[in-house]
Parts: sequence; C-alpha cells; structure tokens
Amino acid sequence: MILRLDKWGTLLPPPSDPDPAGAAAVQELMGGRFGEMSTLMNYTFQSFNFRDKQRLRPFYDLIANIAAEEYGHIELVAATINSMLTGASDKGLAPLKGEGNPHHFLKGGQGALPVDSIGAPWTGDYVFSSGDLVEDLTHNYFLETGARNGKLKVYEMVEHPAARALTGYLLVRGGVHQIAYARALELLTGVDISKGFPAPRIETSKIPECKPHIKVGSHKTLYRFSPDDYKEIVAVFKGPHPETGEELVVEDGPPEGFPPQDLPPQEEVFAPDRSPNEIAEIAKRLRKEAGLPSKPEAEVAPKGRKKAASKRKKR
Ligand code: MN3
Repeated sequence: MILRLDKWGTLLPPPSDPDPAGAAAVQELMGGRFGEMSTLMNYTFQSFNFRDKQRLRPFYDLIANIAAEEYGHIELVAATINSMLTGASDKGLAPLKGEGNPHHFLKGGQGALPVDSIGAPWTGDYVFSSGDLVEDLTHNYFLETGARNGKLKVYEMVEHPAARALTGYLLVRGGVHQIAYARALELLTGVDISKGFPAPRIETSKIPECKPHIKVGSHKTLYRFSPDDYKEIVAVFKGPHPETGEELVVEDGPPEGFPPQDLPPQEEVFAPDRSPNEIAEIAKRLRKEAGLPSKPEAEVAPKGRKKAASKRKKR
C-alpha cells in the first residue's frame, strides 16, 4: 500500500511566463523511456515480483523504498509542466496553434500528460523486471544513468525557472538512486561501478540549481518512505559517496516536503470549468453542511506574482 502525503518534495517557483514549448520538452522527464514514470514503474514491478524477499530483504527493501520516492518525482514533473502551461491560454487558444504539444490544450486542460516530448504515450514496454536480481539492479543503474542524461539535456534546453528548479532537484535525487543501485551491485558482485561516477560526466555540484539540495545533504541521503517498513536499506546504502567521499546516510521518514501550489483556473480549456465560481459555491455549501471550518485546513504555497493577463474577459 502507498501512504500519500499532500506535499511536494521540493519548492518550485510560482507560475511566471508561460512556456508551452518548454513544457512539451519537460514531458520527456515524465513519459520518456528514461523518465520518472519509467523509474517509478520499473522499481514498482520489480518490488511486486520480488521472490525470496525475506532472505534477500536488504535488496528488496532498497528497490521497494526507491519506488515510493519515484511517485513524488512524477508529481513534481507534472507540477512543473502545469506551472509552465499556466496563463498560456489567457489570450484564447488561437495564438497557441503550433506552440508546444497541442494535446496540452486540446486533449487536456493545460495539464501534464503521460507522454514523452514528442507526445508518444508512456508504455509498459519500458518496464524491465526479469526476476534476476543482478540483471534488474544492472538495469536500474543503467536507467538512472539514462535518466540523469535526460535531465541534463532538459536542463540545457529549457531555461524556464520551473524547469530549472525541477531538473536541479531531480539530478540530485536521481544521483542518490544511481549510487544506491551501484552500491547494491558492488556488494552483490564485487564490481565497483562507482569508479565510473559521475555518469554522464557532469558533476552535479557544478549546477547552480543543484547546490541548495547538496548544501542540505540531499545528495548523500536515502529517505525511508515508510512509517515502519524498509528498515533494511541501511545494509546496502552505506559507505562513501563515490564523488565526495562523504558517508552515505539513511534518514527515517520522507524529506520535509513543501506545500503544493494552488494553480489558478484556466477557463479557456474548461479547467476546472468555464465558470469555476459556480463549482466553488457548491463546494463551499457542501463543506458547510459537512461541518468543516470555513477555511480549508490544507496548506498550499503562498501565491506568486499575479499576471496582468489573468484578468481575461468573461464569456
Ligand atoms: Mn526519480
């Protein structure tokens, strides 16, 4: 079972200038072969299919626990795409012809889709779960290395601040998972893959958007994403960090987390409606009838700068 927390793993900037073409590129990190849906589903299926787990517990715990963190990564990629699309239709849909992925506007309500940067749907063909532990771990190391390559390229291609914040965070966290699988293989086979770090050959510490995460130790920390389970990850995630030499750390519980942004309605694409105020009135009445306090108890991020264009004409 998955316990869900309504928090984001990192802070993303509030919506600024919309960037539909950039949002289409960021989709590679969602539904591409090396995107976050792939890491999530590879580790999820490998953990579902894991046999003899009681005797091989440290390796099972490692794969299952990393799968849980990947759920939060697809959430962050979606949040970034949604933020970059916010405001894009403020002048109607006509100016968007030929901009980015038309499905963001025609199929969805200016929201992330489970597709890659050319709009090809994510597929279960990207999942590798052979049942052979060494083979699966080798695959996972390769997957994290490819994912790191993809994040670096999206970082270079898309200068939007939300995309930069996202890739900075994911490069650091993906680096931790890359180390975890390299260390697991090393302990299992004696092959020291960590001598090949960093792979690809760009040091995360040189990237400005990675620095705040490195400063708080996120680059050497594996969080245990469960109240009581996956305790045996400590048997594998240990020893020196391959690049910095610092001791690797397992921290109990998820990282601190940040309140998500409450993105404004995009009425041109009916998200959540052409007249969101009517639905808000119904929700207000239902909340009152349910005895809930007048203000939602859930926390969202403080509002960012308001865009002048958001005062669009009502039809
Ligand atoms: Mn990831």
